[in-house]
Amino acid sequence: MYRQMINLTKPSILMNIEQNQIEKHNDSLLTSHQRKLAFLKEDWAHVDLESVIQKLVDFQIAIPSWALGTGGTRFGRFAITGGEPRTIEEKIEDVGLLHALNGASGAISLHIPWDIPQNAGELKKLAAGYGLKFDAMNSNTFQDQAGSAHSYKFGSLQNVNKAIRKQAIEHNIEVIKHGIALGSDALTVWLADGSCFPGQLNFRKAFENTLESLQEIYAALPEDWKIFVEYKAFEPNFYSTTVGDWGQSLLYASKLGKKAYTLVDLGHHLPNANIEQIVALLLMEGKLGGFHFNDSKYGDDDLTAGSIKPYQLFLIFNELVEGMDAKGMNHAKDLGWMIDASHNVKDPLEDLLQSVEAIMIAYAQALLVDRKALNEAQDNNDVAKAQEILQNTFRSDLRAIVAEARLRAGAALSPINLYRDLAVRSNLVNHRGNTVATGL
Ligand code: RM4
Ligand code: MN
Ligand code: MN
Repeated sequence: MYRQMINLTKPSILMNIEQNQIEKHNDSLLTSHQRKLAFLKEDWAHVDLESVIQKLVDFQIAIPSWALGTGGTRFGRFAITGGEPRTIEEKIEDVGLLHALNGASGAISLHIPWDIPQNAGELKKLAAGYGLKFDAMNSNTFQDQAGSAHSYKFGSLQNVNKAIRKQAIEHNIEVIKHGIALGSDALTVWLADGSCFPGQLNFRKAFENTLESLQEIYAALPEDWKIFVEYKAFEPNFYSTTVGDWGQSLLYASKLGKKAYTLVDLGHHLPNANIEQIVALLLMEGKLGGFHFNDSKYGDDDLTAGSIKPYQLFLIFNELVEGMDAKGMNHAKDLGWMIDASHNVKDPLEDLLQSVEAIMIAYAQALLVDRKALNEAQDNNDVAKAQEILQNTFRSDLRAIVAEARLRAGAALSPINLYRDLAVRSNLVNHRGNTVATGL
């Protein structure tokens, strides 16, 4: 993928990572990497490690265009890094840098209207130059846009006012059109719709309005597109949310039809929800469409994937792998994989590298679970054995396998160290200045 990048005509490139820089870095780490890998190969001699490595090479996680700048909270935003991308072109460049480093970030997900593509053809070329595709498109009816006729203060697709619903529907159809031009094939709809106080909303009417609006959007989807209905328990509404949990999302998706699916964002549940069980059942119903990875301690914290609850991330992947295999699904292609995080104290690019690494490790662990033995333990009600089996892989250090997949993809053995050694951020600051990205 990377090789392709240097042969293509240069975009308005600010900063590039050359193949020889990656090779030099890999050479310096090769002996120690090979020692660790040989050890793992011996340990896992009874499994087909080659096919595990190939699955890791194939697995790509889309980067959201809104995660490339420093995040903030409602109390403020500290632009600590500078060099943030100002345009879609620069956002593509940033994702291109990530992909060159880790070989696993081969797609970008755009949020409209934070990123309105002016010239889709040129953008497609630019992205292809970095080996990137356009992942699911995201609509935004949770903020009022300059110049729009109506406000979403009391909701968008659920609104009691038909003209407001219509404006929100048309926006979503606009987003689909942008996506078609870019070669995307999915629309993610996350609604902030809901209510803040008891009595504010008639729940049934809000659901019916939302469903009717979604049906109009669904009708505008091309044949080969999917629509992902994302749910979230609360925030910005604090009494009710109109797509508040997986049950409600599944209800909409089932009523809409075969192109509609539920999207699970890890941060969108009430505390202690059993997300792995939700995932298993959605897969069983053929209604799991996509994923937004992040981690959280309290709510929709949008922290780095795997930074708080790595065991939960592994258990989720364990169900994903089990459920996808049961249905003969292609791990890399049949679900939409994306990070949805933001960060106010880290360099966003370093944070994204850490998230991708955590996801790959959890995926590798899930691939190595001894499924046959686990089934047997379950059938025998051998609870202790089942736990032993899961924790055996979770507690194995599989980082060398993930690194080997990166090596084979032409990427770096240690992406974050190479990012620092090449002083990527200060180069970006030099080129772009003390810029701040668009987004939340
Ligand atoms: C929401 C949700 C959506 C994301 C916005 C920015 O909480 O996670 O997926 O597009 O935030
Ligand atoms: Mn999300
Ligand atoms: Mn969220």
